[in-house]
Amino acid sequence: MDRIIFATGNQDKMREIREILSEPGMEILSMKEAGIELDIVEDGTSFEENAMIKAFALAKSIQEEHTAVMADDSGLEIDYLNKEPGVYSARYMGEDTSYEIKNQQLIKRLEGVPKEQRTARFVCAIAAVFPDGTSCVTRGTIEGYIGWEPAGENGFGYDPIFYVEEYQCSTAQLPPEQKNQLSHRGKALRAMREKLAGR
Ligand code: ITT
Repeated sequence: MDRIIFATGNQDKMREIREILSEPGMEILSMKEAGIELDIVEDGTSFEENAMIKAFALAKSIQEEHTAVMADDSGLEIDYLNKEPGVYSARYMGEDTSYEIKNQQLIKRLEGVPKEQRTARFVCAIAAVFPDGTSCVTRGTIEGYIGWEPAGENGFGYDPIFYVEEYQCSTAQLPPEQKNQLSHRGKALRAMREKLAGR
C-alpha cells in the first residue's frame, strides 16, 4: 500500500492528516487532489458510522491496488446542550453560517452556566478501507470546556471557543503542532498510523 485517499474537502484537516500520516513512499491525497467528486450523505447517528459511510462510498468509486481510502467524521459535544452540535457540527445553524456566528450563538446558549457545567469535547472517528476490502475505525477525543469569549486565530471551526484546562487557552491559541499533539484528530490519526504499520 503506497497511497491513501482521504475523503475530505477540508484543507485544514488535510494539513493535520499529512503532518501525522506522512512517511517516505506514501502518497496522501484528498479526494479533490485525486480527481474524485462524490456527494456523500452523512446520515449516520454516530461519528464512527458517518466515517464508515464516507470511507465505503469512496472505496466503491476507486478500486485501485495499493490504495487505501480513509474518511473522518468529527465534531464538538457540549454536555450542557445534550451533546449538541455533535454529528451536526458542520451543519449547525446551516453550512453557510460563519463560525463567528455559530460560536457566538453557542456562547449565548451557555449564558450564566458555571464553568463546571461547560464541559465539552472534540471527537474524531477515522475509518479506513484497505485494498483487500478489510476495514477498521479509530476514535480520539480531547476534553475541554466552552469559554466565555472566542480567542485565537489558529485552527478552524469551533477552536476559538474550545478551551483546554491544561493550557488555560483555546485550541485556536495553540500552535498547530501543539494542537496536533493533543487533538481528537491527532489521537485518532496516531491510532490509525499504528494500524497501518503492520500492512
Ligand atoms: P469534510 O466532511 O469534508 O471532511 P467537514 O468540515 O464538513 O469536512 P465534518 O463533517 O467532520 O467535517 O464536520 C466536523 C465539523 O466539526 C467541522 O466543520 C468543525 O466545525 C468541527 N470540528 C471538527 N474538528 C474540529 C477542530 O479540530 N477544531 C474545530 N472545529 C472542529
